[in-house]
Amino acid sequence: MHEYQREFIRFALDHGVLRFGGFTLKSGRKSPYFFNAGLFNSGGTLSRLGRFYAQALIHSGKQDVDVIFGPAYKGIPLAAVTAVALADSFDRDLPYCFNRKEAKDHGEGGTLVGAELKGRVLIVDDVITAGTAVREVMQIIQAAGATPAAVMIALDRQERGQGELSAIQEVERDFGIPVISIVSLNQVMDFLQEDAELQAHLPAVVAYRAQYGIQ
Ligand code: OMP
Repeated sequence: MHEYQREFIRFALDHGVLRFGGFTLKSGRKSPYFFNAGLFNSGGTLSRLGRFYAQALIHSGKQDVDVIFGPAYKGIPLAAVTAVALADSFDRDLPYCFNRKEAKDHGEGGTLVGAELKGRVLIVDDVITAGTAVREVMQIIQAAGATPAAVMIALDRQERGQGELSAIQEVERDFGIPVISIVSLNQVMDFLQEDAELQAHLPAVVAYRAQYGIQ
């Protein structure tokens, strides 16, 4: 685990973004942990979050993209802060856009806002569990005639998608693009293991992974 990843997990814990307990997921799975990126809810935390996304992207070496896309709703500020951090910290000024969930029939109209959605697209979102949300985003990009180039998320929950592969492996296979995460569940588990106070959460996470995780 890289130092920025350890810092990111600590950051998420400190702001209640990463929590332990009982949660029902979008997929219906009952999870002992949840990552709520919406709790990065101040200027300072968003600024720091953007730097983590930007750092993970640069570290992956997959920054050869033409535009950053934030899927409504939660992806919108995430894509925005990533774009800001790439410009401020890495001297990379990329166009950015997002979608509306409801089409607008006046003013500029349509469902896309911001820069033109064209060329190689970096999708920035929060979490992938079963992969449903990210597949909807692929349809928007393909409908615009653009090309998905990579997906960036904060947490890879490393759960099975429709088959035996992880949801992320399925996305990588089906769309031929990399999925970059700031951290994965494995790293969260390593972090729990190393922390005397947090270790108590580990057994529930291990049991959950045995049920829904990849081999
Ligand atoms: P999938 O569509 O199953 O991949 O679920 C991804 C979406 O679930 C994310 O975009 C979130 O809206 C939500 N989610 C979280 O935000 N954090 C989690 O830890 C788990 C989920 C989830 O419901 O699976």
